[in-house]
Amino acid sequence: MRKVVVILPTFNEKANIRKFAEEVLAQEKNLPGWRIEVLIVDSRSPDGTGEIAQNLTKENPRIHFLNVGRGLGVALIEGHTYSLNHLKPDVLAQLDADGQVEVDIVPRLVKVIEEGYDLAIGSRFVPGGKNKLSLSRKIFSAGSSFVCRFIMGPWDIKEFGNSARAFTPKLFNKINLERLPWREKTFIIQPAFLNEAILAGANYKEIPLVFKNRAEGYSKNKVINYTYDVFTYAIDARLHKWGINFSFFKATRRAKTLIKFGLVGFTGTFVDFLFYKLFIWYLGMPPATSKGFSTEVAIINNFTLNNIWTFRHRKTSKNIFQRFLSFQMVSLVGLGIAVGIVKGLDLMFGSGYIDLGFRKLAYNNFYFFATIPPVMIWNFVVNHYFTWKHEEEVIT
Ligand SMILES: Nc1nc2c(ncn2[C@@H]2O[C@H](COP(=O)(O)OP(=O)(O)OP(=O)(O)O)[C@@H](O)[C@H]2O)c(=O)[nH]1
Ligand SMILES: [Mg+2]
Repeated sequence: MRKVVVILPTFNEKANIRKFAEEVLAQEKNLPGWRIEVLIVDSRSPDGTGEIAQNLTKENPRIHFLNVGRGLGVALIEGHTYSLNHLKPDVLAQLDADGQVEVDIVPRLVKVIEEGYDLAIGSRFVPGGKNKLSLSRKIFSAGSSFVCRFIMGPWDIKEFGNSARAFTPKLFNKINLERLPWREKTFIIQPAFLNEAILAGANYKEIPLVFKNRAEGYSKNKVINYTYDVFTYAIDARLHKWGINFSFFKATRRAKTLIKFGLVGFTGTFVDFLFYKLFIWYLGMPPATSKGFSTEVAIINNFTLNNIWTFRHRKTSKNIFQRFLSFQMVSLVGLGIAVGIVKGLDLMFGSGYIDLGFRKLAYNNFYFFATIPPVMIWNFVVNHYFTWKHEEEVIT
């Protein structure tokens, strides 16, 4: 009797998991000579999926359970590793746990491995496959697979997107996990795993599957992030195939932080400028004093947005007060630079204005904008390398 272990990754799937795990196990009748077991890999779902899954393991010895950190890639890679070490399967398989894919795919994937292939890929885009999603989702899934085929290759694979796959332990062990971005929180693991499996020499076959709308629960895929990742990963993989070992995927992730920081700075500039003008108009402050106060308002705005958005994923040993203190100090130096620039320009050019014909534009407007580039560079560099410095080992 041979054994296949199907990984079911779950995050908030309490309405689906029991029914779906049982449906997968029931497919054993369509797979003579094989024992099907499932390993539910949950990322500490707040809805209690983990507890349901743990109870299932007590009811049925063919159901196993593993707790992991967040991310589909983490669930799949840690799941297969655990399965290999503890459950000793002859074939590894994986499937979304929300019941979107018709479960007859499980025996069909395993049969492809029996034929001698080492990777079986479930696909909506080969004859017999169906994608029964809404039009916008259809465009999204077809589009992202097309980008992968076209930029990354190979062209003969039509579906890079969903998780329904089976493969041999031998192939899994040959995959270069160092290069595979499996810790990323998006679904990039799906195309990336195929790419690395093929680089590891996989002999693959695509077979049709039917993909329906979810019956219960909600989607965890983040369309914008995933699209960004698909493009940058596909370019990275293409460069690698051409022998150019530049980590484009990682580099653009870093640029993403800079872009976010810039956008936050942009909102801060509005806040800063608004208060700068309000203080001049309503409190009669001289430009340099007004700049001092408006900057403090903007500092609070920027810290808040950077902390909850730009650097959200940074693991740092500083608590929020230390981070704010650091951000405040960095900004105060930035403020010093800005006040110095405004003061210097004010001394040089005074409080004149340019007459545009239809309105008069005060010089102090230009003083304000001249401060932005130098202050932005200073702020980014120090906050990136110090305030939200990423530390792998966080001791708390
Ligand atoms: N363990 C774990 N599982 C996850 C995580 N994110 C998603 N999943 C599971 O991965 C599978 C695919 O996620 P879905 O949210 O269904 O993504 P999708 O199928 O593209 O979107 P829908 O069509 O709306 O369902 C589901 O079984 C999820 O529960 C995660 O962070 N950890
Ligand atoms: Mg789904």
